[in-house]
Amino acid sequence: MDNIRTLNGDLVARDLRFAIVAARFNDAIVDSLIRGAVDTLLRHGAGEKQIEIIRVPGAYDLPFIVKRVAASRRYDAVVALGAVIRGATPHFDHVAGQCASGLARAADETGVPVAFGVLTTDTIEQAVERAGTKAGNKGADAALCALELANLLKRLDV
Ligand code: INI
Repeated sequence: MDNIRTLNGDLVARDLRFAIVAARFNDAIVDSLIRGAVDTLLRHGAGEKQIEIIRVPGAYDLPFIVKRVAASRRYDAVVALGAVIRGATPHFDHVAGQCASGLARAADETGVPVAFGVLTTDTIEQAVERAGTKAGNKGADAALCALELANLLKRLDV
C-alpha cells in the first residue's frame, strides 16, 4: 500500500469559485440547504465573493440552468439544491428522476463537478430532518463534495 500513489481532493476553498443553483419550490427547506452549503464553503476558506447563488423555480428545472452555469467555465464546481417530496406531488418520480439524471448529464457534458444536494423524501418531516436538524444538512454535505471534487480535478493529471 505504501508504494501506491493515492490522489485525494482536499477541502480548502481558497481560490475556487462556486455556484449554488437552488430551487425555490419548498423554499422553507431549500433555504436551510443553502445556508448549510454557504456555511460549509465559508468555513473551508471561501470568501463571499467566491460564491454565487442562482434560484430556479423547481428541482425539475435545475439541470437546464446548471448545465449553462457549468458550461460558462466561471465556476470550479456547482452545488445543486432542491427538495422533492413524494407526499406533495403526484409526479414525484418524474421530477426527481429528471432532476437526478439531468444533473449527472450536466456534469458529464461539461466536465465541471455538480454536487447533488436534492432531497427526495416521502414526507416533509424527512426533508426537515435532512435540512439542518437531526439527520444533518444535505446542502452542507453537497458543498463539501463539490469542494473535494473541484480540488481533486485540479490534482488529476488525466
Ligand atoms: N419541484 C420541486 O422542487 N419539488 C417538488 O416537490 C415539486 N412538486 O411537488 O411538484 C416540484 N415541482 C415543480 C417542478 O420542479 C418544476 O418547477 C415545474 O414542473 C416546471 O418545470
